[in-house]
Amino acid sequence: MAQKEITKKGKDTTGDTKNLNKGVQHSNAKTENLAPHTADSTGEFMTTNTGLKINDDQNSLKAGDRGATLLEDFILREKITHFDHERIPERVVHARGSGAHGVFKVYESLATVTKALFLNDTATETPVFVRFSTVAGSKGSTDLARDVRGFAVRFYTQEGNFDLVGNNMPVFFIQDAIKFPDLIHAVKPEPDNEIPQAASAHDTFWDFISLTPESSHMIMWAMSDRAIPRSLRMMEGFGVHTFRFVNAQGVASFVKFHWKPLLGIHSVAWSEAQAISGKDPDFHRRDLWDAIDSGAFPEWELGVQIVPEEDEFKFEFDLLDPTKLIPEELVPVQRVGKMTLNRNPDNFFAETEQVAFHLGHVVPGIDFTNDPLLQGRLFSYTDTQLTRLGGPNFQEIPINRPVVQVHNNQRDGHMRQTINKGKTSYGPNSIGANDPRQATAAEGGFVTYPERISAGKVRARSKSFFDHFSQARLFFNSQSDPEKNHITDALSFELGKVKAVDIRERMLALLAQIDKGLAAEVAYALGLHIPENIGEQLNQNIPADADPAGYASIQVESSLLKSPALSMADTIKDSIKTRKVAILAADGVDDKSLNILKAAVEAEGGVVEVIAPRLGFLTSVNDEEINVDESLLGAASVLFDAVYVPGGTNSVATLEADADAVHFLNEAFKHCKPIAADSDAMQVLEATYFSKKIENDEGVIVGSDTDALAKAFINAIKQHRFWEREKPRKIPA
Ligand code: HDD
Repeated sequence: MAQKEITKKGKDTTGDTKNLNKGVQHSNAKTENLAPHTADSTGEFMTTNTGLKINDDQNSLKAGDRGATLLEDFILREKITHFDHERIPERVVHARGSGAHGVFKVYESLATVTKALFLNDTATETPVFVRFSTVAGSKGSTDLARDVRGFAVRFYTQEGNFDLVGNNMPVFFIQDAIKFPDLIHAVKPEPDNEIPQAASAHDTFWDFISLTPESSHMIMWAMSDRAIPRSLRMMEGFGVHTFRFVNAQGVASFVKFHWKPLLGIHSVAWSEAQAISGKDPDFHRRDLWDAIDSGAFPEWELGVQIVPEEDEFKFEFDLLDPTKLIPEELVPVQRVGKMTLNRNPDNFFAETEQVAFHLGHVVPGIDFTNDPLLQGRLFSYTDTQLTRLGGPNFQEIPINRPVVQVHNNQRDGHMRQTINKGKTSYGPNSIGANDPRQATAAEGGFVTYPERISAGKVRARSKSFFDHFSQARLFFNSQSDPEKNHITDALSFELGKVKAVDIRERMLALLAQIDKGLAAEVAYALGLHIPENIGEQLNQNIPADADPAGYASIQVESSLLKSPALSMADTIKDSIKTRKVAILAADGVDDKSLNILKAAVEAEGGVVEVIAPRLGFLTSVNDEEINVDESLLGAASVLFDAVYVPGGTNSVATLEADADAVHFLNEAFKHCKPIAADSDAMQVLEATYFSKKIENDEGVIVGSDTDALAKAFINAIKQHRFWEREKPRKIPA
């Protein structure tokens, strides 16, 4: 698909594109498909919904200027009626989300494993729409909740829509879809008092988890730093289930999908996440929007792990079990293409809210497996849209329409948009020449993979799903020490909020099945002991219907002791693109050192903001005017990745005496962020509690040669955080 470049003013080279946000934009099949449905009121008259020009939209029609209001006022009634019906039910899960448009391109043809055209043709740029989300919170909840993040990608392919509806964690809490309503009821606010919002730290969630040993692996992920990402642009995505690829010869293989962010995988600290939730609850949404708006387009590589069909039983775990991942050390992730998000939505409701994903939206060459979680999901997604979007025609909403034509015999229903011509809406028919006709596989028709199944009907779980702890342990063992500490702290925090002691104890017994050291540390924090006879305890405490096989204590050892790919510490740290750097300054600041450092950070793609005691302009030591981006009152260190203090006698003296400036630095230090200061600004650092530690502290850089300082600072920002600082474990702020 040829690309038209659209300039900052939102006009393309033909000059007619309206309604595009700032930044360089690209037109593609989906933007063209959306164009007839977009409206731009610039320079237009106001009308009613029937197109009648309105003369007065500010005063209702009255009998005399002091009323009463007349029922005749159709303009008033239309306006109020529409307003009264503006809200639709929020998603029952993943209610809070942020969306973006983009494109995907495959690097090399994957025709040997799949016939999906968008994965075969390296020349095709496939439009995508992505929605990231948190799971538990309501639509208006904070972005920084400790939670799994949804990572749903729609590919508008030439063979129809393909939705990859994944998460930022590669496994799930449960093995069978029939348990999903229980899981969600447990994590949502408690039903009597609707507390707490967007948090798993409460009794019902941990009650369920403590009785559901299959959740152990996912709990390790959910309590890790993956659950508090620095940015939606800096997290991995996973299709979770094992899917099936089928090539043109009909040969199938198993596939796991991955998204690898080119900015690396980074998180924030938990105390930071809590502060961000107060300072800027839209932190992730704003970050995604701003990055795209400024032209710093987020990118991910699509990864696939392919397992030939004959290797299905080669692993220590079952490929159909969604609580297991395939370690990358066993099956490498091949990076096969790139997704770039390059356009913000024009309208949140029309696009991000009304998009209806479904992992049943597939194209020829991609098929399902019998993973019982996947199978249940195939039912749920369309079903939920009927309530959420109000009827069976939600596929006609512009954001949901494929870029190819839709023809079938489905008709009518609420809000039908398509005007189907002709007499026939059935098949076979002779009146309409039997159109629309079915397509053979050669014509692109979807043919389900003819997997052989021969079995009795049972309500059961396969024994191959009974190992719940080996991969939980593998994950924990693969983490760096700071990451392990964060898991311990997260569990201590969450279980500390649980009121029922028996739930806490049951969790300790479960944790002891994963790692005794971890269980002991959490037990210490909770002031409890790990129950003795752990296995028996588990089997006793877990009701038979929660654990029909009595498998809560089954222990299997993974032959792989560590998987380095599971630790964020081992992922790329080579860029400072879009990282936010705060420069603390006041009147009398040394503009030279400020400007040199600012230019160096910006040259590497970083974003710099000058923060001063008040808004407006600063006057530098050389009488230069410096624009202030934020005042110390409005800014907070938790909204930045790093901080720099330039020299200048008066500026330094002002900041040293400003409690907010000193707190800014203390908090940045607590959250293990890079801090740089000109040697002349030492006084400010001396006012902080960490000044004594500066000499040995990695990530705190002081110097008088600003060029050299900037270089060292940039290298430190690439590292993101200096978690080793937490060694004493308690840093005040
Ligand atoms: Fe789900 C939404 C991801 C299991 C039922 N799910 C939803 C979204 C994502 C996921 C990213 C938001 C899509 C959007 O942005 O609109 N869900 C997952 C993953 C799962 C998973 C990765 C496990 C591997 N989900 C799952 C199960 C069920 C559902 C087992 C039900 C049996 N999910 C839904 C839903 C939602 C949904 C109720 C709510 C809103 C929607 O579908 O459109 O149908």
